[in-house]
Amino acid sequence: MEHGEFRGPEKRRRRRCLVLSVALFVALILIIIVAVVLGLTLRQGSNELKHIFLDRCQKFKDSNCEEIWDAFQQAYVNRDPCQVPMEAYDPLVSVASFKPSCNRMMFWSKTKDVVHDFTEKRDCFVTLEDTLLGSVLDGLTWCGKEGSNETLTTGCPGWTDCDNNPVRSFWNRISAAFADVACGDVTAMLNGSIITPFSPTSIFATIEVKRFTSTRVSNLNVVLVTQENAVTNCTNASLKNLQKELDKGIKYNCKEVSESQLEECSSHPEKPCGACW
Ligand code: N1C
Repeated sequence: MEHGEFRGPEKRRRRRCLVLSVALFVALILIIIVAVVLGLTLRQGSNELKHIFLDRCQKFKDSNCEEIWDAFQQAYVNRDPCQVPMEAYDPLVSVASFKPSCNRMMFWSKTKDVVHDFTEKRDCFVTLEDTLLGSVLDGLTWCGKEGSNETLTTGCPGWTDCDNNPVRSFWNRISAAFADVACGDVTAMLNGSIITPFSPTSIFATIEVKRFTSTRVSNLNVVLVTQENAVTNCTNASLKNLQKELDKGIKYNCKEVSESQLEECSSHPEKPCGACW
């Protein structure tokens, strides 16, 4: 009887102990699973970026995409993501240099969608996004962190968080390289629906226009894209600043072209290039 009284609570204690151990074990397994899944998804971020990069790169024949990827990565890995200056991409620009397409180069500011709608339908102009370096990272975000060789695609500083962020410095550097090879007649599509189509903080104003040199570039043709209620025309004050900024010897010309005129022209690809304005 005494024995029985002792065995009851002991049994219960042992059972409670067993349940607790099983619960702890299950919790541990769950934590491991969550950690592995999280690790894989985070790693997926960099793999995903590399995958898109190489996939887009391989569309350009005879390109050493792995070498270009390595040069790209070394610009920002193991660095504070707010301390990546545009010069960090110099080695990248050296391994994937730009070939000039004289008279066909198209620059733009605040007109990204209109420009690409147009250039996709008409094989007349070459934008930066049509080149290898411009296309492989268009629309993507990336950064690194100190003490790691990883590429992150989340938690990276935004465009305005700090000046020397990997994405902004990339566009600055490759826009500079693209403008450096500009030659002949150069076209720029600017936005006629805003008050300052030549925005002093844009890449077009701060980098590209400053790099056009009269030894290579003969004309800058501005296409000011307007909508029904145009707020701006070619007499706009910011466009006066653009003319002042231009290297002496480069001729300047501006035309107001409505968006519907551009659309109409894209639907007639048989018309000669340049006949749209
Ligand atoms: O600052 P922006 O325009 O004047 O830059 C546009 C100018 C173009 O002429 C291009 O050659 O600079 C080049 N360029 C790109 O090609 C490009 N593709 C994608 C600059 N920026 C580019 N992006 C993204 O668009 C970039 O991440 C940044 O956020 C915008 C800049 O666009 P904007 O202010 O309209």
